[in-house]
Amino acid sequence: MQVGIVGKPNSGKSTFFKAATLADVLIAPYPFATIKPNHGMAYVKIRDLAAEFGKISNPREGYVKDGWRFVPFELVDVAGLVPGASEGKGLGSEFLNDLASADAFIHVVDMSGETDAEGKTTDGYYPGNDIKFIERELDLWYLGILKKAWAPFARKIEMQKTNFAEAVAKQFSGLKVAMDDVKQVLLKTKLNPEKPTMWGEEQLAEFARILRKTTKAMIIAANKMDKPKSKENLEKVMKEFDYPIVPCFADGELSLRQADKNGLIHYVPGEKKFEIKKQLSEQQKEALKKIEDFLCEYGSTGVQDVLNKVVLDILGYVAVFPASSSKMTDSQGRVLPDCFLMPPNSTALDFAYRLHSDIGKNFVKAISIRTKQAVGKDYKLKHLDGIEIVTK
Ligand SMILES: Nc1nc2c(ncn2[C@@H]2O[C@H](COP(=O)(O)OP(=O)(O)OP(=O)(O)O)[C@@H](O)[C@H]2O)c(=O)[nH]1
Ligand SMILES: [Mg+2]
Repeated sequence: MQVGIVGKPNSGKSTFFKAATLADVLIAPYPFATIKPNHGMAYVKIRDLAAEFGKISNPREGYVKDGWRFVPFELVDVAGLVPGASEGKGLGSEFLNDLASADAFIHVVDMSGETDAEGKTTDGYYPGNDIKFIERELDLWYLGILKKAWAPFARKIEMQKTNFAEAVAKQFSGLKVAMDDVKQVLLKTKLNPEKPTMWGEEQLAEFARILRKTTKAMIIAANKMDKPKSKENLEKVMKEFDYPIVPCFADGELSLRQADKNGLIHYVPGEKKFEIKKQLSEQQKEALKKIEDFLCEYGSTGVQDVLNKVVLDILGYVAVFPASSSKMTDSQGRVLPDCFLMPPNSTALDFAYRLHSDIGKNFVKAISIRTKQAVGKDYKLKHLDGIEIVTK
């Protein structure tokens, strides 16, 4: 599973990315600081299942902190998009192909009104414009990909009378299009799937737009909420758009995570409080005071909240631990070393295959370690399940 970060230049995409991954990337107060994509591991924050059994887990990937387990997933940060990118403005939109296989997008919006559509310094800009033009550029990017293949593809469907949804899912699998996505799009439009060669420019554009919306769910990280005009802008944006929107202070989150890493403070991502552990300079104290005031008002910096929301709420993934119903450790004495993020509606059998194809093939039953009850292959996995697979 992969999540992409999109937005105009200078909105704080790389700051958000760095706060989430602590990868060493360039952050700069000018547009187009990022040119090549950054890939890194971000984490969803979940309760540590081991804690229910009076233990602390030993993750092979990710980490545990104060009873919370942080489970990794891939996050990608790319260059900024500007209006007209599809016609080559700014860095164009070719770089979006790095996000083709993303399951969802985090749109980082600069709420301060201090940067214009191109990321240049200005005053009184309305951030709602960014939401509209980013949607438009993403739609045009999808349209471009569809158009490249459309004419021969549509002819083939009609000649061979193949199922439209199946053919589209196959042809555009690079965009993570599933058959169900295509069916959903068709339900929302009046397009005729039996005569795709008859679709005009407008109809293909409509198809691209709704397909993009369906296959790339989006959450808005309303960033730079520490700036004076941000709150006023946020209120307007919340009224105008029905996206999930989370107020964020990415720069504050980055400072907290770095200070924690350097032992200056103790901070668990997403929490409202941190604890100072070392003597600080006046400058450090001042920076932390500003963040503390923000936490007091908003409850968190918003970054962890966005990561959790996108994976668990919007994409509907569940975190499931491979476990044993008799003991909490593996052969090397590690407590619950693994935890997998499984797509919505995954079953016990899907989980078995995720562990290993042999485990899937030889599946007999699954045991929920919490209830010690056996369940069948069709059991629908729940968030924070611990599951033992019994094989032949
Ligand atoms: N006040 C404030 N500044 C922020 C925040 N997040 C990022 N910034 C600043 O915004 C500027 C741009 O940050 P970047 O993370 O480089 O922005 P970007 O969107 O990756 O920019 P490009 O790569 O050029 O597209 C930097 O000066 C950051 O320090 C925030 O939450 N609050
Ligand atoms: Mg950047």
